[in-house]
Amino acid sequence: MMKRNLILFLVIAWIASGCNGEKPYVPDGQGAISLIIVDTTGTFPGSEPGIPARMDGVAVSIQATTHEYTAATVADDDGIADFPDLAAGDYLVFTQCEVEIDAETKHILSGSGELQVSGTGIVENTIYVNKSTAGSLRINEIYYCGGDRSKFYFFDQFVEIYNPSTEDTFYLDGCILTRNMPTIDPDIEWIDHVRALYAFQFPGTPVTGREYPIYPGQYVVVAADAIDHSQWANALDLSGADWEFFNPLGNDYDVPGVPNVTSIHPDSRTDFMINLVHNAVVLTTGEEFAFETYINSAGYERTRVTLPLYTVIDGVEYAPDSDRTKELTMRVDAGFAGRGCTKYSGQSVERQNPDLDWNISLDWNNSTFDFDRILPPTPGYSNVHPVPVP
Ligand SMILES: [Ca+2]
Ligand SMILES: [Ca+2]
Ligand SMILES: [Ca+2]
Repeated sequence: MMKRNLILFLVIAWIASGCNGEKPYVPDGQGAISLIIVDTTGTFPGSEPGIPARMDGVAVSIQATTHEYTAATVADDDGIADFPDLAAGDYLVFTQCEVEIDAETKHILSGSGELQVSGTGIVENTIYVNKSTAGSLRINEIYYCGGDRSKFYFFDQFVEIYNPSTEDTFYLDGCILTRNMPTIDPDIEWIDHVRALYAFQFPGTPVTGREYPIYPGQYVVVAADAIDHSQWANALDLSGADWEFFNPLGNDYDVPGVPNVTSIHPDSRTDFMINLVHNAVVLTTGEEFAFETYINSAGYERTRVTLPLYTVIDGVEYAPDSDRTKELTMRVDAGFAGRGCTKYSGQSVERQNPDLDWNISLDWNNSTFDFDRILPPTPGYSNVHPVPVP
């Protein structure tokens, strides 16, 4: 694991030097950051689910985005990490540690955030970590914005899932992909589940099923509809997709020979369609979920899907700018993919993969940092030509 940590750190350094070569050097300042690192997942040794536990002894680092500066420390006995003598500017903060449950199971606890330091004074913040299983599946690409403005065509949306492991096979049996609730929820950081407008499930038995493998290094494409959309618009040929979303309650295509990821919502009739500007997609194990009624902004009673945080494998929120209010808890994704992505631009968002030979892609659970904007979309493979962030 030390090797992996080292590799990721080197990647960070590489990105920093690659993207930010013209940043001004800023000498020590009068500002400070004081972070409390907290686990509510019950994974940190001695903690219980739902009860905040301060994480002592974990590594915490910061990186300025407005100038050249990085620093690292270790949280003290109270789970507090202090960074003194900081110049004014914007900072990304990261923490990550590995918890060994038994010989075969390791969990990664990682957290991140973005903070602004003014000239003087201490910026205090609490970083809530998110649990992921070492080397587990990732949402690698989301194509959502559409590519044909003249026809308002966006039915060629897809989600790409990737197995970043070099030796472990994972299984999609019973896994769920969601369209997150596109609403602002003041309680978002305090509830133990994510809320979805609708959800689609792979066949098979969650957690224990072994029918639908995804092999080390393999990409799997789940298309809204697995057809050649280029016959109707300036759109993608997704006839080679591995899976397609299917809602048996709606007038949805069911392409023969392409297996379905099927809607589980009791009364939604829509196919898997996600917002063209700002939304989130979450992948869960599918072992637990529920339905609850709510009143929507128009005053109507509707049903949404709730999925416990402990079942989340990966989640990605996207938006055109980082100033948006989060719709997905920072414990799953602390940032936003897709900065600068506009409707019908044909651009896609994908995890950065700085060196394809390393066969790694970034996962800090902060999509602002982890994702690139790319053109064209790359269903079934990885990007090599990202679009620069403006
Ligand atoms: Ca469909
Ligand atoms: Ca089908
Ligand atoms: Ca791809």
